[in-house]
Amino acid sequence: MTIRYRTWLGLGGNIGEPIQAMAEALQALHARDDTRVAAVSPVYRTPPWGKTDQAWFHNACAQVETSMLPEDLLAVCLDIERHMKRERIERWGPRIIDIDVLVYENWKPVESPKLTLPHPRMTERAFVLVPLSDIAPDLVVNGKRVAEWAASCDRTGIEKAREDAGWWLESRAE
Ligand code: PH2
Ligand code: MG
Ligand code: MG
Repeated sequence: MTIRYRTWLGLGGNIGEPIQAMAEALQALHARDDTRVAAVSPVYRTPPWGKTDQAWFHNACAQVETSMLPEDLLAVCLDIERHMKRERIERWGPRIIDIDVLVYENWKPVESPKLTLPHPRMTERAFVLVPLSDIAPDLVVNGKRVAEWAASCDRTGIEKAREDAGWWLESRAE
């Protein structure tokens, strides 16, 4: 495999067992020949953003190395979501798993019908910035380091739920 691109994903969920679901999604990506999960943030418990009358989320971010182009990686992430039986009912509503492509390193901005990079709302969302700044503080997004974006966002209520580096490698206890 020739790994060509460094990219960051945001993961989250608020139905069922979100930590387990995020672990499963990351394992599915890591199992692919063309993709490797290189770093994973702690898991945070976060208040719902955008649509506030729903359960709290768990969120994490991952650094992923891949030979896939952005739209192909997005398609794979959506496939994993579908495979995990995610249903799309309402925008910003409850979900068992959400995998968002946030940014590709050294990549021109993407504006296609399917995908916008950097993710258009990532710099407003503490549930993305807090975990992302753990693994990519110096990454520059829209002209500013992630650590700076994270320092100026409203992180009210956000707390660590899992800090051990291997949380995403656990398999489901049947
Ligand atoms: N995802 C959303 C909408 N709101 N809030 C939190 N805390 N975490 C999320 O992952 C999230 C959200 C749409 O993708
Ligand atoms: Mg999302
Ligand atoms: Mg999504």
